[in-house]
Amino acid sequence: MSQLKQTLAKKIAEHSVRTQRLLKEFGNVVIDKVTISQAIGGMRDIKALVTDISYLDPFEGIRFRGKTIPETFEALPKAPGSKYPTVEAFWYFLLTGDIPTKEQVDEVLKEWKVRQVVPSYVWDAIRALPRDSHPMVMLSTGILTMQKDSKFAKFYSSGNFNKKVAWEYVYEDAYDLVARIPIIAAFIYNLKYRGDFQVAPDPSLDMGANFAHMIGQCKEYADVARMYFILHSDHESGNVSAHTTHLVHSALSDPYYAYSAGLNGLAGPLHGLANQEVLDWIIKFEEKYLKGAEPTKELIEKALWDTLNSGQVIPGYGHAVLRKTDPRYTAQRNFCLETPGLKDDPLFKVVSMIYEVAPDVLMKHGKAKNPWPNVDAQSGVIQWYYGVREWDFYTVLFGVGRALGCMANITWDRGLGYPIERPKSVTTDMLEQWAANPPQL
Ligand code: HAX
Repeated sequence: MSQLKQTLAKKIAEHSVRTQRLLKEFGNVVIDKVTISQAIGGMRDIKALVTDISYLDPFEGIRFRGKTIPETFEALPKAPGSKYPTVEAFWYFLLTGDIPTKEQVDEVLKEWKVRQVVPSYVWDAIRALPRDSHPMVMLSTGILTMQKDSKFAKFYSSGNFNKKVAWEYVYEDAYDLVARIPIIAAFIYNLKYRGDFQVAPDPSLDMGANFAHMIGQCKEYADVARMYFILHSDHESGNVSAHTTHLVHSALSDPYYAYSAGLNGLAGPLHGLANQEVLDWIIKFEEKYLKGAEPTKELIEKALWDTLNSGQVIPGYGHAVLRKTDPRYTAQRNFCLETPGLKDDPLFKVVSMIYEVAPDVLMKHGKAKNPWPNVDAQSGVIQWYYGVREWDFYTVLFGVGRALGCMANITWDRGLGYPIERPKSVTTDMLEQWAANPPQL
């Protein structure tokens, strides 16, 4: 058994004791109350999910396994010649909460290569789709196609299903899925935008460098990929993609079913698709308002108001939990500022100018609870700079990263034996009765 799996087995066994004790001895302790506006309004802020993989503080932003983004980047072993960690090291960290040693990372790097081999029927399935399908449809289909070989599904139907070891089969699928998804994403990119010019993975490279290699990118892009996939990996459990994955898997649907569903949620414009919407907004702004002229704050302000007055949202701004600038935005902005060429890029200048103008506009507009930028406001400009300019692909990149968090989470869901998710609904009549006569809690 690999060191990663052994460590995970030990940690799951230790952690289960805590979960079981909470359930048995403190199951009736009330941690939250639910209001009518929460019940109607998308369950904001209701504390009813448990994960130890990441935690999102409204003002501080995300912590992965207790570490902020800079602390995470600092603590993990780096890719050769890079100041960024390998995605493989981060995978070990997300799963176990431990900073892996070099030896442990090397083992993951090796195992990853074995697991990243994508069955050829995935290519057939993706090729069979209309070529103008959205790349997220291709990614979701590619993932779903692998369901037929799910080790968890086989174990479930084997007649020997055993809840205590079920997590090991989820772990197997989850690990296969995270290793294969970048290869599938690169295939889709090459199929759609590079005339089906397919590039085989290079077994000497880590995941980020390999992704750069497969989509025909320069060596520097390896760091973009590493940073991007790590930043997008997890945002605690309540966001649409993570929650969908958790929900679907809670019915003991295997990781392929679960993550394909999660990707379909990620493809919504209020969630992961916002990164493509940001680029779309900027390009239309340049065409309609600039027509070759230099951007100004006045023109940006006008375009933002026009967007709001037409009933649309400002993509890349606002958040259901965050109440300050997303540190994932800041990490990417710092990357731009530290990268010669990128910090003077015209598109980066527009993105920075929007950052100066949009929060005030949103505050004056008076609706959004959070006028600050989220991760999606900044991510496209980096891709654009490096030549990944097909912005309908940006959510696929998000989906590759998000797989890490979703797969780590459902491995732990099974390890801790979380049950099928099934919240209770009520009727409008009932809400009206409670409104007239609030129940005593
Ligand atoms: N532009 C215009 N209006 C906005 C807004 C924005 N960026 N953000 C919120 N609002 C509006 C909402 O549409 C809502 O309007 P109504 O009362 O008319 O329905 C009102 O402000 C209150 O919304 P909220 O409570 O502040 O925000 P929600 O929790 O309802 O929604 C969203 C959070 C992220 C969906 C929202 O801020 C939004 O639509 N942002 C733009 C899209 C975007 O960037 N999405 C990506 C978010 C991060 C992410 O998941 N990445 O994947």
